[in-house]
Amino acid sequence: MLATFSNTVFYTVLQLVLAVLFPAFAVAFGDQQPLGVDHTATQKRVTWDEHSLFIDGKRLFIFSGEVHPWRNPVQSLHLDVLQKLKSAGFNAVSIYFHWGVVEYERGVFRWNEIFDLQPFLDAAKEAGLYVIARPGPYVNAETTGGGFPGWGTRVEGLWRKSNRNYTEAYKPFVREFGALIAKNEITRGGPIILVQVENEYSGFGDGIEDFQYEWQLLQDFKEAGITVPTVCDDAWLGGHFQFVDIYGWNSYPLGFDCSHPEIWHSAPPDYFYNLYNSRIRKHGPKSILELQAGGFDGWGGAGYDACGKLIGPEFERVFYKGMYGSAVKIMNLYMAFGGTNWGQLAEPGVYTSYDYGSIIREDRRLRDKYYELKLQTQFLAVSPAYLTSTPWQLTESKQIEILKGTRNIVLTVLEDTLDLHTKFYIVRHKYFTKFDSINYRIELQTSIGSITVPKADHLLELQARDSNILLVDYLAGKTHIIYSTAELYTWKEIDGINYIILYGDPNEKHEAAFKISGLKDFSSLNTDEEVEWTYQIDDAVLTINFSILEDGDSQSIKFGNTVLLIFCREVASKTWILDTEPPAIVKGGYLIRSASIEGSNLHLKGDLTQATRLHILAAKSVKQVTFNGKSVDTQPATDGWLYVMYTPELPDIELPELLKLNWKRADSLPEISEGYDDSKWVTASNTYTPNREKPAVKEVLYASDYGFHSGNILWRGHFTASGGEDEFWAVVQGGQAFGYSIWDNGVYVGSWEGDVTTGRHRCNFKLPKPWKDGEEHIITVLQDHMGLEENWTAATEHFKAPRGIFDYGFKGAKPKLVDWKLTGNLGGEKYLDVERGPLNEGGLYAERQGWHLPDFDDSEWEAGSPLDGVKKPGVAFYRATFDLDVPLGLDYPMAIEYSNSTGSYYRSQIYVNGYQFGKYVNSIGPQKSFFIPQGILNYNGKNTLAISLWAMQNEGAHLKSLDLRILGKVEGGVGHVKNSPAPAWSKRKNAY
Ligand code: IPT
Repeated sequence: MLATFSNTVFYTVLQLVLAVLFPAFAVAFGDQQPLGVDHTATQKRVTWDEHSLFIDGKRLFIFSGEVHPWRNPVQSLHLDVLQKLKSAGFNAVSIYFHWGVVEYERGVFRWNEIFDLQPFLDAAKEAGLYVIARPGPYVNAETTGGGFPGWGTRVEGLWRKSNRNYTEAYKPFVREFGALIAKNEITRGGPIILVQVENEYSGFGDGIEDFQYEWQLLQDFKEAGITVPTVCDDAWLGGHFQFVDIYGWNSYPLGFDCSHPEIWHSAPPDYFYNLYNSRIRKHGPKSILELQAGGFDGWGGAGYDACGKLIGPEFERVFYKGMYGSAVKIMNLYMAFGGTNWGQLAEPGVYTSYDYGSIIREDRRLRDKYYELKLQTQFLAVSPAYLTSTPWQLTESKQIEILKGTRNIVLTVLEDTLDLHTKFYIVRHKYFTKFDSINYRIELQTSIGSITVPKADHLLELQARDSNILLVDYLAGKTHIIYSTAELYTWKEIDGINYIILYGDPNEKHEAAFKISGLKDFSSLNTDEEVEWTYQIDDAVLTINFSILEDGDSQSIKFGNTVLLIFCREVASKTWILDTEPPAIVKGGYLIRSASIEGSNLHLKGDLTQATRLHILAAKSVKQVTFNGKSVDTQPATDGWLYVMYTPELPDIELPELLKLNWKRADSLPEISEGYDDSKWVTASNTYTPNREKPAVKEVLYASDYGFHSGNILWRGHFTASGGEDEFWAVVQGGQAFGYSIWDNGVYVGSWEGDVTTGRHRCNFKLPKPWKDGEEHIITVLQDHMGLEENWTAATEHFKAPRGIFDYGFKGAKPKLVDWKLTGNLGGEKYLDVERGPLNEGGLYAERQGWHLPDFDDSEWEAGSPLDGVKKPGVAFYRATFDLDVPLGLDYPMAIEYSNSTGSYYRSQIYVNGYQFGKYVNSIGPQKSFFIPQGILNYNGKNTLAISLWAMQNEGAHLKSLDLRILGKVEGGVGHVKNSPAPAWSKRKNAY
């Protein structure tokens, strides 16, 4: 140990010295990195070897899903999401942190209620999930600045490097967040087991992997108290950042074009075990820190249901099983629940919803793919042999030999190096983009010799877009499965009977063989249902041939103390495995969250969408079932199951018709009216910018240089005309899909309405009237800000890309500039609404005044609805209130929905109880339905709804419709939801 340690230190010092002296050398040195520090020296709870992680000495597969706490500002909803992950069989959740929202003002950390990470970590613990903490400092995540704070744009030098300006900038953050992680580590009773440092530290603007930065950052986190193992997530198997304890990487095999969800462009990860090349010197558990589980969707995109389809159940089957074939032991799915880019959390590439097409929708309902995944998580959870297995090195010709000449199937075989030599034969299509199914036979190496299966007179079938895991010498508890061509879902022992669930698709024919010692009590448990199986016994081997029934019926076969349950995929995927003592198995139901046994009662908690028959297999002592606390009629059946029928109560609730509300309206662009006083605005007087991208004019018109990093930005240029100015041109930048409108002394000049790709735009407008010598003119520019760019490539300055005006000028004559002024959100980095956070407000007059907040007195305002809209370009603001009364115990997610008014150019934002929960661009889309979570919407009382409407065309604009819609109804949910703080309006000092 001592030798290893001093070796490590020696190499590190050498490497750092070389890297500092000769940056180019650092790259070459990449192959020579020393291994990280041995953490078992500081803690013994989380350890690892070349196969897997151990927690408290027990090996386990880490099946994790990514969730971003900050994308859901309702603390009491986290538990719902986390319990849903737990019920899907996950044992961990991975979270990114967001530096930028917590330290919006440099040196000031604000963990106000909705930004506090502690409730999330507590909920993870309550749900029984471990946590992988991924604090950054850089996270990417399609969030503004990739998580970097806006003030960072003023910090000179390259970020994500050992440059001192940057390291000084991140240190307080690392201290704060590191301490939070340390406090919540498993070593101190918390749920955190792993910490990922940095994010995809893989691509470098200057071509240099900065080892000094890596090492320093790691030390800084450790100094903050972190002792659990550290991981990295290389963007590809490039061998970057190997100072961490466990090397990991990311994979997004189908990319991010959801517009053709049936087309698969790239191949399943091919056996990446082999891809571990000489660059990768860390031989810890195979770890994939981000595996595609959906896709982000951009402005004008295909919408998230398309992403959910592209990365759907078929993808999960083929690509995830490909990963298992690579012997992966730590796997995190990005995203498991995407959440919402509420406020201005988005980077310019994405819009308000960050649903991601995940297993759990943005509105927390479950997609079909949730259930498919459950089949895999449960299988891995009961297959310890997988944890110590490694793949065979199989040439293509050897694969063809094993597959008896079938050429279009790719085979990987994992073999457990211990005991039984359990094997997992994983088959998938060679031409996975096609839709054919393939019939085959396969030769399995079993403990009783090599057997070509099926022995029966039929072939196996690999369905289109599927992959199957065949088992050899697999111990399902006390039952020795010699082989099975049907996949295994789970096995559980209940009162001395070992239940094994095998599944397949309807009409498939399968074969399974078991070791038996003498034949006892061999029977079918299906009394009145159709059965389709036969068996034969030979030398203490029982071989069963069976078909998967078409209509969802199951078959059960009992031999000795084993009961084989044969389900179709649909039934298996809707079967819940509950960890009571002994375990309980519940067939049916939208979601079963948990179960407990009390005397002869089995208490189930879950969510149901309709009348549902549940079939329950539990301890014999269980005679009675309750569901969500209500006792239900429980019928025992002869085969040992209990039958329960439960009809959820899903009452209709009264929803307001939004357009019939008592709407009030006010103008939100007084800035263009004559005599408007902008003396309280910030004067854009800088002539120097720390930004490397220098403006073309001498004045710096970059919003972030003056502390404004999000939302609408307003510019007012004061000029004295020389006479003859007849055109104004400008180069404005706001990020993809941004737009802007310009006025000259209150007269509309024109707009750039925006499109999907343009982030910087040059306009050239005729002025309404040529200017006369000596006239005073104010050019007002209202621009959208779509978020700061990400900084995916380290050692670049992408996130500093300015928002504002690079260049402008006049034709005809050159006026004398008096000054430029600007405003964004009131207070800039010293933002006012600390409860709703720094990004929630932009620079619209309405926002600066707080008109979006509850209880603002709009009694003096005129009546007017967004349906009437405005008759000329400008910004109008609308307010209305409505009540909701949704009984406790129901989960009815709701959305506010626009309909597209074709050809009309306008932008509109939605504020619910002061929270900005939607940014709608009518001409670009695609999002029209904006989910508003319970807790932001007050489900039991008054709600304040505000809408901004920015018309970007001569004829003005209006909404075509606006509706509040219930997206789905379940009985269940997580009980009482505490509303997020929604402080009411109060007069804002110095508001302008
Ligand atoms: C990977 C990032 O690590 C993650 O933060 C997120 O941005 C994700 O992509 C896409 O949603 S980067 C990978 C696509 C190269």
